[in-house]
Amino acid sequence: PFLQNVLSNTQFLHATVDTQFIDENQELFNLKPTQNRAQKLLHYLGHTFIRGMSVTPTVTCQSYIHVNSVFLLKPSGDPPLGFRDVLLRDGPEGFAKAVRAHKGLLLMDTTFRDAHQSLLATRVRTHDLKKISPFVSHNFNNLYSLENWGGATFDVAMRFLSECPWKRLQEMRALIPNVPFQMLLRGANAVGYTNYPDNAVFKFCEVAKENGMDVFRVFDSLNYLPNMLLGMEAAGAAGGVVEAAISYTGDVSDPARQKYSLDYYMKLADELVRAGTHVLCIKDMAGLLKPESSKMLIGALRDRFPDVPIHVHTHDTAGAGVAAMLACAEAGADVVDVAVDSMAGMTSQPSMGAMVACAKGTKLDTGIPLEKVYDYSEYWEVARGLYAPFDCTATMKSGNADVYENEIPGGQYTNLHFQAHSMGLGHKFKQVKKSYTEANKLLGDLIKVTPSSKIVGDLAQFMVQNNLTRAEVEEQADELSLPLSVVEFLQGHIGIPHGGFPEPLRSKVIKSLPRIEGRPGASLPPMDFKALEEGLRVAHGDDITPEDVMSAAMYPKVFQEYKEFTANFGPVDCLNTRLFLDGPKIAEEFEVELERGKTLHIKALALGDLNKAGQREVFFELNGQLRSVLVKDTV
Ligand code: 3PY
Ligand code: ZN
Repeated sequence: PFLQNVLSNTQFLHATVDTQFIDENQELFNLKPTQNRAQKLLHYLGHTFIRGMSVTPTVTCQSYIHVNSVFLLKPSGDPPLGFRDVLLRDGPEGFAKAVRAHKGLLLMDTTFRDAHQSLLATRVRTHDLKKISPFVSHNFNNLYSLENWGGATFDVAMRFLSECPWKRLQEMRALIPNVPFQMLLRGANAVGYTNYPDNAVFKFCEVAKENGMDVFRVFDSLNYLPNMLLGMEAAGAAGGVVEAAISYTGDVSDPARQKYSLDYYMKLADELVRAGTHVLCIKDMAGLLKPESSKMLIGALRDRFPDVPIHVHTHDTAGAGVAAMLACAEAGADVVDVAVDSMAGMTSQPSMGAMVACAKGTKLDTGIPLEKVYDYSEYWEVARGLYAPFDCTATMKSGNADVYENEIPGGQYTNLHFQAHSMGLGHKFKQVKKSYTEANKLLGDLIKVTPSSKIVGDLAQFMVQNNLTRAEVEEQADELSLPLSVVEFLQGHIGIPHGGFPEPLRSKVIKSLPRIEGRPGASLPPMDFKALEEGLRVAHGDDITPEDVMSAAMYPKVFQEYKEFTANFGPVDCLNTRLFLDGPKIAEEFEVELERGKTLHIKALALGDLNKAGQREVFFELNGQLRSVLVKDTV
């Protein structure tokens, strides 16, 4: 690019230059961003060309499965009106009324968030979400919402996919104007794993709403009311639809499991409705609801709150998801969660196609045409193949009804299964699950969902590694070096569990360490966003946005690494997923659309020999011209 600038400089062309030419013509250094971007992209491709999988660690040993993309009719014209139009017109209260008044069963589609979080290690890229977005907007306009953000997607986008979670939200919003977007907010933990200062949670919701988020599902991993209320206030103050979610554990239909009884859930629901939630959600993160317990719980909630929309979330780990969700709908739930068929089942949500088919022609009819579900499913079946290196089905072949006993949430079940198998301890998975059950009892029988589920998982792994039983941990608690997450939990770092902390375990473990009384975030000093922004400008230059500030507020180190990555390689979200993950093949020709109207034609030519510095020259043809990049080959 510099040479091109020189060659097109009139002074240079008229040969009137002297030795000061370069010093006096600093504009020669104005390298066009596109050229710069193209060169950076070649650098990235050079890396993947040499090493493959250079940015995102693979989770399984499967390589991607390529099937020629299915042809989907590109919808034309404006999409039909949807519930988001109701929300924009009538606000959150009007939206809630319309949902409650709706005849038939409404669905939330989790394919864009929880389904791939549970099955594909959260690795689905914006590129593949965007491709199918117009189809969703045009064909699934009667969804209650599309869950497409929050949970683990926020940090994984930056950490493993090198993309900006905010840009993902903006781009999906532009393509889907009519279906409400839904995110999972971990209450006072926002989209992280620890408590943030209150002002960070408020600001996060505000920026999310500005970027197109509509419905905020707010939960707390201990159902600790003060944490939940904080998240609800933040979502409400931002102007979002507040969907307070009670995390479900135990079995309300089992008289032997009365710590989390029907009464417990009803009292919590009373508090959340009193606090003004627009929608009440039961979040069954492990998939423990059976038809009988569904009937009891949802039936009782429906009777108590005739005007409040009820939304139920579940996972299909045991395989009873469709049966349970139908029972919930029969008992009066307005909305249930499903994932498209090819992304459903096992630790993901129950199948959309199955639910639509089962409800068809009944008073629960969803109004969704099954043929459209088949097309949608076909798209995801092909797209899912690209993520085979992360697909839990590499080792997990089915769900398991033992989840009713161990109560491991969907996403965590997948992770633990994978961890056990990748360490060659697949045969010990059963023991890991048993230890999880024991660890849960040790900690007092907790609600288990991010981050409390991780605490139970950490303790379980500690018990397996050290070959300890529950009784031994209880006995030796004052001498054991328990995982930090367990110690901090017992100190009160994430809030107070229902029924209080387990004693004497707590006192034995934390001894004289400080105890946090009440809501942990209340004692944190507010975050100084101005100072944070200034620091980011110094580190990364002036183009820091309010969204960047929030990314750094949530995940300082991950954000810094993401910015360093883009400084070296530029944005890589323009690459298709196979190129992004696996790199090009020798002699492969492909096109990359940098931005609308700016397409690069690239051919991967050859790899040079390894030089003394451990680098290789990688040769490409870029828009017909030979280019090369020098890449460190560390293998
Ligand atoms: C998350 O917190 O990411 C969850 O999906 C919890 O269920
Ligand atoms: Zn879930």
